[in-house]
Amino acid sequence: MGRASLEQLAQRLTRDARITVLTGAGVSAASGVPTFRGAGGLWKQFAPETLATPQAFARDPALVWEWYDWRRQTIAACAPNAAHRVLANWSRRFPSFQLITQNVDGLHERAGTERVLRLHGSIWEVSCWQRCAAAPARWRNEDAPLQRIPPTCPHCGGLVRPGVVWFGEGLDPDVLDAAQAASDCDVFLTVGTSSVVYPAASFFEEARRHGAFTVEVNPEATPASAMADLVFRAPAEVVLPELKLP
Ligand code: BV8
Ligand code: ZN
Repeated sequence: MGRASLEQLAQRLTRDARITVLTGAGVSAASGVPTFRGAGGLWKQFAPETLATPQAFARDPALVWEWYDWRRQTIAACAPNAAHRVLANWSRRFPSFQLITQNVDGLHERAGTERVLRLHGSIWEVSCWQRCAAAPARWRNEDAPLQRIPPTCPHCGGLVRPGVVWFGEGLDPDVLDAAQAASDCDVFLTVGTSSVVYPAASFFEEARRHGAFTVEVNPEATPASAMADLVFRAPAEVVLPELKLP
């Protein structure tokens, strides 16, 4: 990997630098979490985009929960990797650091990262499908495997749904605002994402508009690659630990 490129980036990671990192499923690949669109990304005969939707859940909640139960059990057996650990260190070292993640696996939080902005929610949270008045907006459920499929709301006896943002659903406006604000930064790194899902992929473009120095870390090319000031065509768990900070 280019020593000069590592040097070039490391020099910009000064203590007072405003650093924002956007991560996707690729940052958890080394932990054993299947990516969405990678080789192991498909599940049974379905593509995620046809399962991670409110329509799919309304049509067959048991099937959708079978998929999430399988993912939860897989993730429960995984641990954060070196990429998560480096980013957790950065969240403590740089006062103006912000992590924005598309991942729902909770590995950034388990690595001790401070101030994680979760664009797509958490696979470890659920909410009442009927949005009953007695239930909180969302709550933790870490059962792996689930006690029953589909799980029911303890407050109204109806269905609960995974606490994630599905395709066709809006993101939390407060999270969107915070991610928008974090795109006004000095250095923006996009790590382990195919950059095809919106609005998550728009923050890279937003950072460029703000004049940020932009970096991509991904073994494969993405729609963001051509716009990045610096590209590390390598795995995140290899590149991030190699960065010797000033
Ligand atoms: C919304 C939660 C409107 C669920 C997820 C047509 C064109 C453009 C956009 C659209 C369109 N049609 C519809 C849309 C909008 C749609 C969208 O973007 N669709 C895409 C597919 C075209 N977006 C939405 O629907 C969003 N909502 O727009 O709402 C609205 C507004 C107001 C009110 C109402 C409605 C909601 C999007 C959120 C969907 N939910 N997940 C769950 O996880 O179960 S998205 C899902 O994809 C995951 O969250 C995942 O994180 C995300 C992105 O995938 P990646 O993280 O990038 O993972 P992927 O597998 O794709 O790539 C992995 C990468 O890692 C690869 O590049 C690989 O090379 C790399 N890699 C592998 N190993 C490593 C590595 N990199 C580094 N190191 C390694 N070791
Ligand atoms: Zn309920």
